[in-house]
Amino acid sequence: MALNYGDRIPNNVDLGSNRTLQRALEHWQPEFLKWWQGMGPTDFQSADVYLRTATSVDAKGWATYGHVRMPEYRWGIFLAEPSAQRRIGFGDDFGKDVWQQVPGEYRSTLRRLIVTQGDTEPASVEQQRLLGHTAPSLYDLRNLFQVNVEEGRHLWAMVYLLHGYFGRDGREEAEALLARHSGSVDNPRILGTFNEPISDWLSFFMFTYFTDRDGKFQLKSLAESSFDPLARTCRFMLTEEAHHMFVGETGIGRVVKRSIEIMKELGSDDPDAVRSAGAIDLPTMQRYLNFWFSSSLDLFGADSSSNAAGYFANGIKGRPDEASYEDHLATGQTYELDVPDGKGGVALERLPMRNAMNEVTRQAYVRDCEVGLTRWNRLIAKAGFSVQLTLPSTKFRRSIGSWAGIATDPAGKPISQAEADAQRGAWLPTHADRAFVTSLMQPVTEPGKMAGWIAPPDRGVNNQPVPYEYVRIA
Ligand code: BYC
Repeated sequence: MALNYGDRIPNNVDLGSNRTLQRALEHWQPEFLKWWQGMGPTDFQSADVYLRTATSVDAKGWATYGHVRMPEYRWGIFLAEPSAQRRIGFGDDFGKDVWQQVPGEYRSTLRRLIVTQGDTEPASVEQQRLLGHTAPSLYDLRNLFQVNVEEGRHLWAMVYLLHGYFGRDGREEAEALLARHSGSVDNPRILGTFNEPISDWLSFFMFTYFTDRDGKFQLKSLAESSFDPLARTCRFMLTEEAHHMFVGETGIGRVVKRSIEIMKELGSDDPDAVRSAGAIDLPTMQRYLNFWFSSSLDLFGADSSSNAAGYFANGIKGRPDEASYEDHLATGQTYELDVPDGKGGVALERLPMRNAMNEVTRQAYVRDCEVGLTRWNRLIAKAGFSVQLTLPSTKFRRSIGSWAGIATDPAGKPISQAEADAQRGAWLPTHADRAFVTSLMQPVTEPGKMAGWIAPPDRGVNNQPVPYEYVRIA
């Protein structure tokens, strides 16, 4: 069936007159819908969900709200408006014209980065596919589905680039994005975190706080790319990404708030007592936080990376907010890195700044993560309790980079593997923690009602009241 472009697929890439792109999408779009039905949210496909849809990139159109059935959500293709004056902002070709086409010599590198980015989007939808059955409220259920459809749109954004700029290889990669699956033994998703199950809402909020924030920093780095269509695509994705992190930050904040209420009622922060009262104790939250933060740190790649140096030198991937740096060449500068000394201690290694770009971005990410913790800790302190949530060291529980496989405590002090094994249950979620959190995951579907383990949000979506019927379950 012929597609009514523009109406069915809102876009600002002139899809209506681009036959090549139309042909590629005609083949891919039904495959995407099949994937959505098979691997997207289970059930709820006929529910009416109060969703935000981007119908254009201007202030009026990027956030249009209304009840929509998810399979009828209009996944569109949007790039931020072009800037005629845009020049390469970093690396060896600093100041030259940006590229409107992919330079032959960087074709496979750019394709690999776009595929890696694209792979995370459907992966996250797969990871979250069962959560609809245990949503703590209709408000949260709607936010989950909003995040899911937008991750679907971000997949479309990368597929547009593959179809539009990479010919046959790009079309094959676009198909492969629907064939790999989160957690699959034979054909898993590319990056580690995206193969971790997200089977409860505490994990969902941790994921949207910590892992979507990696998305923010990676998209910011790609938004600096000299390949202008990629830069503009990522810029527009960032507007949607902000909501995903909001879901994480307010989600964790509401769980903390509810736990503090219970702690105040009990006059105690005893974890068992908090659990008996039906809330999640702060030490359990800390263990979940340790897990998702450390896993997300790996997504920045190795701390010393010749790949990263190459991306920077060639103008392919920059630093987030590159304009805020004074020197965009980063030659002749060094970066000091803590590395294991091979004897159970820490040594200092000095490496060329360009090789440290993954670490520079990771450190900016860590500072951004601190913001939420400061806010949650303020709530806890105000209620008169001395417990604080903390970010573990970037050396803790790493699988990528110099600290991969090196046992440390959460403060980053190297320890023996035996000690790490003995402390595992104090630092990371145990089976018992997961079983307890899972036991709380009972669905609440009456408008305005919340599960007992989470406080209501301060406000509803798009000026609607909190008790609004955000999802009409068929
Ligand atoms: N797991 O030199 P290195 C998001 C691989 S999240 C497995 O350090 P590089 C979202 C690496 O691929 C943002 N493998 O690599 C969030 C390389 O493999 P090859 C996603 C890993 O290239 C929530 C090898 O190790 N976007 O949007 O400097 C919901 C050497 O490593 C991992 C991007 O990631 C890992 N954690 O940096 C929905 C942006 N880390 O090529 C969405 C695109 C590294 O030797 N990707 N490896 O076989 C990139 O920029 C880079 O690929 C990376 C790695 C930053 C990931």
